[in-house]
Amino acid sequence: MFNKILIANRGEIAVRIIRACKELGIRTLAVYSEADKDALHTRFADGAICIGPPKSSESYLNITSLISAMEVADAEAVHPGYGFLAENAEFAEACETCGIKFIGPTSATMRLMGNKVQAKKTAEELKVPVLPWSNRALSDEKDAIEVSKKIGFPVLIKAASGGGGRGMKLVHTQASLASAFNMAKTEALSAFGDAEVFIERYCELPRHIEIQVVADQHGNVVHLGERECSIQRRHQKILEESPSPQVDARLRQKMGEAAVRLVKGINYTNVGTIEFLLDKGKNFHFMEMNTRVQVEHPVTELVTGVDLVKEQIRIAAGQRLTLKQKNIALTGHSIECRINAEDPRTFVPSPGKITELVWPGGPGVRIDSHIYCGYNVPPYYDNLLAKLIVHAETRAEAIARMTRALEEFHIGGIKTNIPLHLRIMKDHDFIAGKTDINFLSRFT
Ligand code: MV4
Repeated sequence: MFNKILIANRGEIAVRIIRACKELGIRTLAVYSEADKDALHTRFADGAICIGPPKSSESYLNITSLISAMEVADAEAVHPGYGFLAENAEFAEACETCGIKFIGPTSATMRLMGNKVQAKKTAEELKVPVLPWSNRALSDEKDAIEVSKKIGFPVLIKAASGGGGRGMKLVHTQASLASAFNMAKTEALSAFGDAEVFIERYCELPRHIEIQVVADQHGNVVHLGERECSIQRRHQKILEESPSPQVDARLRQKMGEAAVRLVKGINYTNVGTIEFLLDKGKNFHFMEMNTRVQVEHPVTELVTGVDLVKEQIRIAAGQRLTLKQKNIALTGHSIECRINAEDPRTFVPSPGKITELVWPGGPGVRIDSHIYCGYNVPPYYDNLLAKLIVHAETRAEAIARMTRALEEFHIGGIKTNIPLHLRIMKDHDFIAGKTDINFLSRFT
């Protein structure tokens, strides 16, 4: 096992990773920007190094600073958390070159899944269902028109280096295809430094369902069921749950088997997530793979009893999975609400000083957070304040538990989206489990 891990992140996930390390008896090294010198992760860690000014590009994304911090402090491994450098193949490669263990897959696997054309091609070869698509990157307008005619309108143009919904263009008719294609290419080049785009059949009002996988370095792979993540706004999830009220045991097994096939087929190691769209006919289609621990990982932890961050660390250290697929069961129901510093109606960020803080608690309530009374929420990073996660026997009980926990929760001095979550808990479609990706648009 490792002696010391550097946590290349901030906020709640840095705290979450430090907690796992402490329980495993591993020393921790935090890094922080000048805006984060009073952040909780710097206090919880055994040591902390300032790696630059507030701007992420000069601190949390600064590969050179991070590598030197690890060398100076003698850290053997780095946990990237989510966001920042978590899916940056260059960083993983720099770690490989320097003999530092990156807690995640190899840089080669990250590169493969980071390119959405390669990822889809690989999924298709491994018999993981995908929506009809161009089967390759598109060369020119003519090519785009030919391919779209075969697929049938409406189609989506997506960037090969995109992902997470960034850089997509919906095209309803052949007449608007050429201009959309050129715009998509220009935008992809400026956003991702890569103009490659591909075309896919558009799936109307799908649900976003993702399968959690865990894979060690010895070829053992299991899935831990699904998370329902349809409640999002502009590709930012705000509430997730497990199991999905839309998925029965049979569908879960089919999606789980497809996810495991993909993971085995690419020799993936680490925890990971296979994202699917579930259409109205309950057919699932592979979208992309996330090669990191995700924000919403706690709902899976609560229904399976597996500590995903500890699993990541053990896998990176070369240990064998002790989990067996036949022993994995989803028990009860879990819901996570992302508590953001923002206006609950306009979604405008609301950084500033937290002047009062009352945490919810009691049976079945978990909080993953980095805030405290007197903490100043900096304006430079994401506005996630806390994840409030509940576990109960049934979905109805989980909703009741979440409602009372949200009512107990009080954060003074800044605006939060707690009122929005309370409205969702009372919504008839939510209570009925009828949530597609348009659900939240009714709340603005
Ligand atoms: C789609 C789609 C409809 N049809 N692909 C957005 C995130 C990225 N992983 C894939 N995304 C979508 N791809 C086809 N062929 C609709 C979305 C989409 C979406 C997906 C999941 C969750 C929220 C979403 C919001 C808007 C669009």
